[in-house]
Amino acid sequence: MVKVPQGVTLVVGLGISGRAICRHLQRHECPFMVADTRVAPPGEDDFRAAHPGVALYRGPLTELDMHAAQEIVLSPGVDPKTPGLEALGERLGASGEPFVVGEIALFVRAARAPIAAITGANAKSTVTTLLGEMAAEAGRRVAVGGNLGTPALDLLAEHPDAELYVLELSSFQLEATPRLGAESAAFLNLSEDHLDRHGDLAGYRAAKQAIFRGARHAVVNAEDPATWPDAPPPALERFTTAAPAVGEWGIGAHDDGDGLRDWLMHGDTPLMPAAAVRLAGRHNQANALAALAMGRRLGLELAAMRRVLERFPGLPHRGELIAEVKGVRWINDSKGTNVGATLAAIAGLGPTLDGRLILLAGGVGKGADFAPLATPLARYGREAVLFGRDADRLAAALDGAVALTPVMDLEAAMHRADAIACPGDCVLLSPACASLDQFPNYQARGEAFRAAVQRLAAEVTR
Ligand code: UMA
Repeated sequence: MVKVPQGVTLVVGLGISGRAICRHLQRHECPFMVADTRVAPPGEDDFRAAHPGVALYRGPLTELDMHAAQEIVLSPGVDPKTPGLEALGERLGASGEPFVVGEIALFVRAARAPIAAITGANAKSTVTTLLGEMAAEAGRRVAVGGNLGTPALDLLAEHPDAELYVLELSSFQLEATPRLGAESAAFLNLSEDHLDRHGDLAGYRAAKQAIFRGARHAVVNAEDPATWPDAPPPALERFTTAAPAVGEWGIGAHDDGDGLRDWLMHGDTPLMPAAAVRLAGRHNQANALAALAMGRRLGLELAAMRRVLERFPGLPHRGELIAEVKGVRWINDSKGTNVGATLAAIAGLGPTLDGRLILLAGGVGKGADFAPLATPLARYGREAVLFGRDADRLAAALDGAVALTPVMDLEAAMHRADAIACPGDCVLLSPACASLDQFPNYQARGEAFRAAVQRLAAEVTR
């Protein structure tokens, strides 16, 4: 049995977060050692170079005696129920906090500026980025990271003068955070994910509910009761894609002189035309409303927030508008690698189109049931152009719902889409499948789409 020495903090995991935890502890001159259950942890060389002489234990945590440790700090990928850790779950440390905490607990202790935090099953990266851009546009010194981009603890060192931290937080990070104390906390939506770790949807929801611990302001989805706090913070606001009730953020018809149009609204106050939000689709208008609700709480000027919503094109491969060519919008949602993601994209875009939707889908279906795509495609689709290994399975599931054309690959699918698209239509790459039969990863698939759309746009303007 290897022993953690008395008073030494134990860092578990040597991935991206683990190394950020080590840097943080070193800056604060806290003695620490590291454990990783893997034989060859990914960050070992970096770690050895940055922290010569610091002990690294590799192996099962059941073989490590952790009782004398000052505290145990987990990387998000490490389940607190891992054998060796689970028995320590109830124990309190010297600080009165739990003995086993996650990296975000350390962040909360050290942060000297308000925290705005965002979680959800989908769209958390989009809302985090939007809010970060809004704060920067409004002239705030803002640092953005967490589950997306820079690990939270590195933000403290990289932005020592930050006036605001905007963090995307995963259920893994939240479940090991005893008290976040956010100035504003948003829980956007809930659908099945990470059930291998959380057991069931209730467990996943419970982990995400930790975002509200100590929060002064909560933003939740009026259409998704799972996001509502069990213990409501002092201020609670809701967003909806329907007409808003008093105090809600929603989308309502407003006559702005050009007739009745959909506007983003706060109660009965019109904020901006829904069509002026550059991100496509109702689901993204909901994301814009969540960011607006948080931004207003943080004191950001509406004009600055509007400018960001008018120009932000979306994160790469997540409902990203590449170009409008001959009145047809081409959208890259290559990150739509499962049926749920593609469903959200079709249901979000469909109601906002003047024309019809042409879906480009296919690849490796991972045994998924494609049948749920049939109803929204019957409603909004002009055609589904199918490619890749599971094109036949998609065709069988969608037969009768929408016109279908099987092709060899993405390039052929784009030719077909260009040939049939009418002005007002949208060509959506949201494959509902992994890319690995024809591409190295979903990013490469999205880049191939981007390059082909840009060629098409260049031909038209030539
Ligand atoms: N692992 C072990 N043994 C260990 C330590 C880790 O087997 O002792 C395994 C974990 O089970 C996991 C993998 O190693 O499969 C990585 O875990 P980690 O905690 O070391 O991960 P990091 O490299 O630190 O990256 C983490 C987030 N990853 C996870 O939560 C799994 C990254 O989110 C995040 O960007 C990064 O910290 C910086 O904050 C990625 C992610 O997939 C994007 N997140 C999930 C999601 O978004 O759905 C939650």
